[in-house]
Amino acid sequence: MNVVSRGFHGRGRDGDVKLPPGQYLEHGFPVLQAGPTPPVNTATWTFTITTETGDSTRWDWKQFTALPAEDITTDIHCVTQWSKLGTNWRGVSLDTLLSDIETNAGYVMARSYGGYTTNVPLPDLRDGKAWIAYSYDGKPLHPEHGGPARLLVPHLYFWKSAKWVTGLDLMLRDKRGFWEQLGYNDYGDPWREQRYQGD
Ligand SMILES: Nc1nc2c(c(=O)[nH]1)N[C@H]1C(S)=C(S)[C@@H](COP(=O)(O)O)O[C@H]1N2
Ligand SMILES: [Mo]
Repeated sequence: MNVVSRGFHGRGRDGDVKLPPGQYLEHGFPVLQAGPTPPVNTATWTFTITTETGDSTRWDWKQFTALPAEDITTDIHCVTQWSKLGTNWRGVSLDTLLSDIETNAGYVMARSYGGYTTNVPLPDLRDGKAWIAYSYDGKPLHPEHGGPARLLVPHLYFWKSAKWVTGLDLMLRDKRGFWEQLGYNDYGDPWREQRYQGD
């Protein structure tokens, strides 16, 4: 399945680029992260979804990469004001990963190798809006960009797309992740310019 959002929200009628407010067009692929790139080995990698009742579902690399995957072409928007259009990814839809999981949770804390966390409402991970991506431009996702696998939630500012993701904790009540505790927005919609708490 191909999910194509470039040209849908990203461009104006006459073909000019329409970016979210306050963003500029970036043609490179900047690396942004709060600390060093953690060593993550696919031999020991696991991805775990834990519900609010403590039930957990875990995949190792072999199981994870055997799941149905999708190609995604999408624009991405970093809160430091760069946007990159038409990026190409391959990954497993959160719809696939969540399909057999029973939950009443409304929120998710994504957890990464290295300790990074970020909070996202659960509905924002459903209905074809989010993936665990493991490939970029047809190649395995580079460690600097979150490889072996990262969360990809392109309709929110890119800090929500946790690199080196290892788990999602489903929560009944919202909690703040790493950047959110430091003043960044709990939701982070680039089109509404929700950069900081209170925006
Ligand atoms: N684990 C982890 N994920 C992270 C970050 C981080 O510091 N650690 N930074 C976030 C921020 S602020 C951005 S803009 C993107 C940058 O992704 P990139 O380095 O692939 O461009 O990753 C997000 N995911
Ligand atoms: Mo960012």
